[in-house]
Amino acid sequence: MTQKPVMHSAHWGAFHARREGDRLIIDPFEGDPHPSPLLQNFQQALNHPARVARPMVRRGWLENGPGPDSRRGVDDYIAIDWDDALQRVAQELSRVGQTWGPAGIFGGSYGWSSAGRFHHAQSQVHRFLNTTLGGYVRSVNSYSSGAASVLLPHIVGEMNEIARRGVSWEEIASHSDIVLAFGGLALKNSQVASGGLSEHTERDFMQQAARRGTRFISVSPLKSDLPDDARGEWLALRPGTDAAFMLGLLAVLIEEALTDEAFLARYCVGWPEMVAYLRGEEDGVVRDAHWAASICGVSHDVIRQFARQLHGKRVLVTVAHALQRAEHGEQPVWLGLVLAAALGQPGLPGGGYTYALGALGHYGKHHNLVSFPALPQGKNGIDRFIPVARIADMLLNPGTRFDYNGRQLRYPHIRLAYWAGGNPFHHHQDLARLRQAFCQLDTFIVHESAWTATARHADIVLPATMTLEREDIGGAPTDRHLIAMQPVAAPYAEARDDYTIFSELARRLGREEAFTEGRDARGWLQHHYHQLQQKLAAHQVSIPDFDTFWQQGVLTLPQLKDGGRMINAFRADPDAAPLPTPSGKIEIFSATIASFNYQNCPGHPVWREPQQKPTADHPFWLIANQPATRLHSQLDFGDFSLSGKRDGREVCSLNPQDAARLAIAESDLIELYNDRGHVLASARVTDSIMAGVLQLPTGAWYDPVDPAAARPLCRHGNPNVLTLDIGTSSLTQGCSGQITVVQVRKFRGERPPVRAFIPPH
Ligand code: PGD
Repeated sequence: MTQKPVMHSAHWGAFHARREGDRLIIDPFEGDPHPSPLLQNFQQALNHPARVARPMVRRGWLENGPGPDSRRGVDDYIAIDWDDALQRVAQELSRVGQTWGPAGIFGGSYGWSSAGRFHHAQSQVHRFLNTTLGGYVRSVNSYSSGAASVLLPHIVGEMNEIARRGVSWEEIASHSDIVLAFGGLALKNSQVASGGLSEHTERDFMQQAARRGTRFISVSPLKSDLPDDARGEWLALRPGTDAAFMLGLLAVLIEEALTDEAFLARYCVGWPEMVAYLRGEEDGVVRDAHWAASICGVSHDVIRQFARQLHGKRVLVTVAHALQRAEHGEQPVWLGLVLAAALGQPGLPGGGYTYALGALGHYGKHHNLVSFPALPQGKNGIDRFIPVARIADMLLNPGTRFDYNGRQLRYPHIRLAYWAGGNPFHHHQDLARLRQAFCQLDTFIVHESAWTATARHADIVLPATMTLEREDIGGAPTDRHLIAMQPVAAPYAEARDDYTIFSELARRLGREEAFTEGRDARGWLQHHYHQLQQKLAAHQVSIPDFDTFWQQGVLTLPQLKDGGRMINAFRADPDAAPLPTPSGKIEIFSATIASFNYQNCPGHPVWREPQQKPTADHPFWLIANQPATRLHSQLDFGDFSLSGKRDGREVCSLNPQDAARLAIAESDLIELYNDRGHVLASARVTDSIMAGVLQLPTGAWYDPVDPAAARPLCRHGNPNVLTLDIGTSSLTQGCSGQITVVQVRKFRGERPPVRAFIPPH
């Protein structure tokens, strides 16, 4: 049967969808100049065998009740009916809530879930726990920008202000002479934006800028981090050494009197401390181009020439999320700002510093006049939290102290974790350790639409609908289109919306009215739309009523042309429009950070040697970056994601020199390993990666041969088996999963078949 097309939206684009028999036909939104191929991942998704069909309980939990259990991840599952499942969940929440209070429940539930703003799963979990149990232990910050989001407010301003309202793509296309992109500007990253991205415009802006003469320079171990459209240049640095390179550049600028001293004196604090550090006045180590060259693997001449060419040009410096998702990730973020300041660029059109341009489709864009309302979260009755990437530390070490942003906090003792809309066995590091951590819980409850590794470690798995099966509204603050997300299909098997599940649980807990406020899902959509109408009316903008919007499918919203606002005003008059830092200026030295006395993040940017550097046993850097064929781990079984695999496994890139030395040929099955585990992947031999470096994207569903092994072997290619689970520094405690060190060899054993998409017993 052929269906009429309906409008829908994902984090990677808006589209029309219709069913033709078993097939889903997807046509991109006609207003999108370069739709993302990720849309293809939906084609086979609705009825895929990896979907969760019914509520499931882990056998060990069903037979023995709640409690720490080392069988998580290896046990089998028993189907139960919804009534039974909801009753058990409600009872367990009551037990834990009454015995330990909200401090015994972890409800951070980190994850990207789906684009619809109402069914945003994480918001649903938070509202549910607040309105029914009085709160929960939360998590702060993100796996994307854990280090930058804590650091930037100390030194220049709130992260979104710098990243989203920084320098716009229009300004770049019209004004920038040089875009110096540490970590590149890969389109695979900017094709995605949380809440939706109806127009993919980066490619056109890059082409336009390149035609006008903008030089794009990507500093990265991977050539692929800069698209051909930018017609740019590639400088390959050893992974994780950008901070040393930037210090080398600053040293040359100082030595050759190429710094803008007037800008530094008027708009910044702490330049003298930075100069003293570079000259070795603190510790006798002179950090010049020779010093930097020995660390980052490019010659001192290259560093010198590189610095000279920046002088007298309109230069925009940007530092990708990836650089701060590593040990001491704060340092390149801070130094990128210092470099832009030393060149006197912040606040000039198309110049200065913008954080993470190209890392998401939000950045370098304009903001809507008003934002779409979010589901109210209710009040969390407790103020206990962890930096998001410290989850395994928390579960393994209750009561232990940890540092964070000038505070000493203690990990709570968590008995129950509730997750919807995220996949920690995708996003976290050192997965064997993560499994140990989840084994400490009394109970782990997960809502999922598919059998991800996280669902396979849960005690109770409740089948959730996919976005395609429900109505919602898609929109992002930087997307001028609001999308009516109309359902394409009825829910799969027994799947229910997260909202329906929580409403049922709230009823069993006697808190239905508090959770639902008497509205069903459609009621909330109408309510939020009405609030949007009112916000716009305050600006004399009128929009059609809900029914008309729903029928037309798309609404175009007014936007602000706000690129560079805060920094522009600051440059025009720093006394009248100071930055929101303690000094009101750019903080090259932060007295606040210095007062925390963190050896691993002192008061000005520094080079600190990471503990993960190549050794005789593990001579390769591994870059575990974002995948090009899916968003994180979502729809890994989708057509486009599968098209990027070989023999069902992820592809790992390595340089021809390394491949020749190790007798590895194109498409060979290789094994990457270190002290934390082993990963199989198919070899891609390419000179677009520097020698000594391997690259394996994240997002392949974790598929261990023996999940309980101390050093598991993932036959599918999930690099988080290998990454180290440590915070970036005491200041930010961010995720440092981007870079680790490994050994690699041709795999000679019997090839284990990939089972990632086959549901558990
Ligand atoms: P996703 O794959 O998006 O990954 O980690 P995140 O957990 O966000 O997981 C979302 C899950 O939600 C999917 O399993 C999907 O099926 C489910 N889901 C979608 N919609 C719904 C819904 O409506 N209801 C319910 N119940 N479930 C839903 C991403 C994280 O990974 C991020 S943001 C980054 S930036 C990090 N990147 C890296 C990296 O670069 N390198 C390493 N080594 N590790 C990383 N981890 C981080």
